[in-house]
Amino acid sequence: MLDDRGTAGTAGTAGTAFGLMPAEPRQGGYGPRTDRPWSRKPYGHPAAGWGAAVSVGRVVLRESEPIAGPLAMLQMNHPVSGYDCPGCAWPDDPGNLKLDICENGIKHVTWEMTRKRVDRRFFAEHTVTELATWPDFDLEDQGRLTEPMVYDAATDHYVPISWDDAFALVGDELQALDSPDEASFYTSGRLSNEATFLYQLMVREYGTNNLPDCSNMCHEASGRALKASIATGKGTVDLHDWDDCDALFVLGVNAASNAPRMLTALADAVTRGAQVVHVNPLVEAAATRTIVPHDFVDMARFKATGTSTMNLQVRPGGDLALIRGMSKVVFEAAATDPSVLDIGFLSTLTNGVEAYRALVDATSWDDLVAQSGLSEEQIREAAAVYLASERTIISWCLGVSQHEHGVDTVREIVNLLLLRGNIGRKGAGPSPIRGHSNVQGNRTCGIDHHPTDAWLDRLADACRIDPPRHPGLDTVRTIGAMHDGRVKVFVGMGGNFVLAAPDTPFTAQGLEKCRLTVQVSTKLNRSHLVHGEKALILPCLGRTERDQQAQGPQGVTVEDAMSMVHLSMGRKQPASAYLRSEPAIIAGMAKATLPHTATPWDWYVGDYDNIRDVMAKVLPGFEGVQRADPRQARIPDPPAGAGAGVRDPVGSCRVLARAAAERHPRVVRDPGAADHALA
Ligand SMILES: Nc1nc2c(c(=O)[nH]1)N[C@H]1C(S)=C(S)[C@@H](COP(=O)(O)OP(=O)(O)OC[C@H]3O[C@@H](n4cnc5c(=O)[nH]c(N)nc54)[C@H](O)[C@@H]3O)O[C@H]1N2
Ligand SMILES: Nc1nc2c(c(=O)[nH]1)N[C@H]1C(S)=C(S)[C@@H](COP(=O)(O)OP(=O)(O)OC[C@H]3O[C@@H](n4cnc5c(=O)[nH]c(N)nc54)[C@H](O)[C@@H]3O)O[C@H]1N2
Ligand SMILES: [Mo]
Repeated sequence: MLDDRGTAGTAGTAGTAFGLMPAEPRQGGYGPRTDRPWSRKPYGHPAAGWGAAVSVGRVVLRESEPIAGPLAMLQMNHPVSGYDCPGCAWPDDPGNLKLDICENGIKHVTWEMTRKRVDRRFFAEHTVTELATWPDFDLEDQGRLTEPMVYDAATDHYVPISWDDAFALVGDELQALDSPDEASFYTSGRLSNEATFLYQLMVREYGTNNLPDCSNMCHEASGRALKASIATGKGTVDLHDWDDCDALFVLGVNAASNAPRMLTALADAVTRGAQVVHVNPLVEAAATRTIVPHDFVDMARFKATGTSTMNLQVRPGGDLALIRGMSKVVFEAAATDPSVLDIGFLSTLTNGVEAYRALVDATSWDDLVAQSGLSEEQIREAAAVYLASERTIISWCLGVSQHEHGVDTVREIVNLLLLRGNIGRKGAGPSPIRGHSNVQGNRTCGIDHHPTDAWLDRLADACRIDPPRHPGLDTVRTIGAMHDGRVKVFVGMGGNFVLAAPDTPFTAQGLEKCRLTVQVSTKLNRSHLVHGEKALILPCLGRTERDQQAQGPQGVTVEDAMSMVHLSMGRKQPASAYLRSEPAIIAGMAKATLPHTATPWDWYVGDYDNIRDVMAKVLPGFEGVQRADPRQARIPDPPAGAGAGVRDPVGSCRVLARAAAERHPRVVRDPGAADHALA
């Protein structure tokens, strides 16, 4: 019998849980019930190639960086002396042989390195009311912020303020609150691991877990679903696995725009004969062919390489139905050939498979076809690719995670992978494509409004603080709390909160009700213009810039979408002498806010190795990233504490599965999964 969650009373008691979803009334995908057609217009040009090169040239000239720009590009993603590209979270080429850069990375870097400046004269010339009428592009296009500014309500201008006075203002306002929970501390996904760790330390020492982040609007669904299924919120594969898989499903990714270096991996996969199936309502540019820009011969010959072997134009929201249909075909095939299921794996390391089979059986082809927007034949073709493959990777991005039922879709993806044991072994597994360049590292390093007790215990131990134990606010709840006066101070560590959050006017009203808003940024954006009664803009160094501290120049680490951690060294002369690094700004705010703090803030900021040392005590798996070889190391241990060695081809899954079993002995669905705040 299935209850209303589809949870079977007879579910096994061991192993990775199969995720189910309500059997009634809308099993399969929850796609919008509309009969209207959706656009399927093709895009005729290969992705990347000369179009990208021309566009890059234009951007480099616009930012007036014809010399430093190209030089910096040669250091981008360079394994020894380079910095990690701030553009996206796609991993660096493990072979390190190629010039591993892309059109957008170059744009991001040039964007940061622009010669244009937003200085005190600029702010004296324009009132905030006037700036608010400018388009967002024009705001960021003014160039880099150069010194701390404070809002002056009498004149409606931002005016200069010293760093000390700015920190004192933050400290006074935070100390004046009735409770630390009246402040909320947002993180955008570019913040380095070291800054992230200090930030959450400051926030928890201050006394709140109000740590919303851009991930709440991005891959929260992926993290929730994966954690419930396999006890780690991260994907389990890396680029070596991408090189080894023989079938690759790419769901809801616009790679050419958002993770262009992925084009190389897609082209390589097609070239070596792997099946590459794109699932997207649109046939995106990346789903046909590409000219790989660092392949100079191909560039010279205008030679495009294919990036897909099949395109499935699913109905928006229809992925769950497609995946369920594929599982249906797998179970059907198993009726005549039981070996299509990985029975040993299923029986020893998972639970709930019978309940899942019952749910799949109960889902009709009519429903699957209506909800996926694909014909039964197309679903069977996709399933045939899966059945013929020994090693399958399923990857996805916002086209899956940002739907209302994103958690259920990701759980269904894992279910399909589990059926044939496609997890924890070489060339197989789930692979969410993260967005911002360090969004995964932010979570690893403690940005979580709902931290585990284990994390807080280790933090308390290593840092000798007494962190709050009650959960904090995420992005959506922060906005609600601003509205009803429960949150009075907002700190944005990077990002563009007002535009990134859902329901822009509602978010703007919330920010305007705050007593103080603080934005730590590199460039002017809308979130500086939609502000609280008091407002600060604190300008910080970018990742490409030299970060000189007491003990010499410092590097920071970031973690990519495949759990690789790299050291990133900025070399460029900072955009202004008044900029401070993010760790230094955090330490400044912390000291002003916590007069009795015993945390050695200046010692941390003087040498970031000191931060990494303490991080290694709190973060399972960070030891390898510490001093030994910080340039390239994989976080081996999922943050859920599920055991060691994701790189260990078979062992990892066993460990993961056991951990999942211990945590959810009989649960087939994360009870918290419905409680997520998706944008
Ligand atoms: N240049 C640039 N690059 C970026 C960023 C940026 O701002 N600029 N942001 C970074 C960030 S934070 C992120 S999260 C990533 C985002 O990277 P993507 O996830 O690639 O972002 P989108 O452009 O939203 O693309 C969503 C894709 O999903 C498809 N889609 C929509 N609905 C469905 C559906 O129901 N099913 C399926 N299968 N597909 C669907 C859309 O057609 C589109 O191709 O990009 C990162 N890279
Ligand atoms: N309408 C709409 N909303 C969305 C999305 C969407 O596709 N459409 N995507 C969602 C997703 S996936 C995400 S991840 C979020 C992203 O949300 P955010 O991360 O909040 O937004 P971004 O636009 O990436 O932030 C850009 C700003 O970050 C600052 N910045 C850039 N580099 C640095 C740096 O090194 N340090 C610091 N301190 N600041 C820096 C600059 O001032 C810049 O203006 O938005 C979400 N919201
Ligand atoms: Mo994102």
